[in-house]
Amino acid sequence: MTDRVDARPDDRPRLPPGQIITEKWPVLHYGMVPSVQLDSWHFEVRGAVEAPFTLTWAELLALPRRETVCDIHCVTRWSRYDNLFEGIPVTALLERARPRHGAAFALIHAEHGFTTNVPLDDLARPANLLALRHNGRDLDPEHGGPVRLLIPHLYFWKSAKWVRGFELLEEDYPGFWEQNGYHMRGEPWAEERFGRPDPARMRRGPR
Ligand SMILES: Nc1nc2c(c(=O)[nH]1)N[C@H]1C(S)=C(S)[C@@H](COP(=O)(O)O)O[C@H]1N2
Ligand SMILES: [Mo]
Repeated sequence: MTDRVDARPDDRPRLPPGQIITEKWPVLHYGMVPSVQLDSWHFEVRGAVEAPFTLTWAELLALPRRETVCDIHCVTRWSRYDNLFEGIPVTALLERARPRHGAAFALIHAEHGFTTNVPLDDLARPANLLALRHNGRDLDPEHGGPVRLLIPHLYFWKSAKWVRGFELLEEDYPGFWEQNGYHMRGEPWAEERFGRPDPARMRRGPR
């Protein structure tokens, strides 16, 4: 039997407030689509963990997979229903790294220095994937291929395309869009669209 998680909500309205359904899948990101070099590619889990590790592309592909069925919600107000993603469950990576006691947040790192921050509780959900495929096909580069993060219960900017690592932190630290005014958590049903990161914390850097 396929390991499959259905992350479509059954305890709340399906469409979060202020969203509009689209049938197409828009492409949205800052900067250029990177050309990802798979022979030198690695994924790194580090920071506030007992057992930091890195994975090569071949090692990532060898890990057990999961399918997640979900809706996705962009903060620019489009939502897309019934997506089937396939990838590596994030929980497996976190279990291997063993977050330290004080670890409560993660800074997600992607190609070109893109970052986004999430509470560890939100990163450790069973539906979350390092996603390799969408609706039965390898992810297109413009949608984050070869591998992107998927966190379907938060606004889609937290689902970093071309993801390269997790840095676990004891204190929250704003990522790229968060430094530009977006919310530190980004929960669509609470309409956590915009926030106000603490400037002193930004000067100090992640810890
Ligand atoms: N690396 C990276 N990932 C990113 C972004 C980005 O600018 N860079 N933008 C985010 C935003 S705002 C959204 S809505 C989704 C869009 O994913 P899509 O283009 O596959 O729809 O990617 C997210 N992941
Ligand atoms: Mo977005």
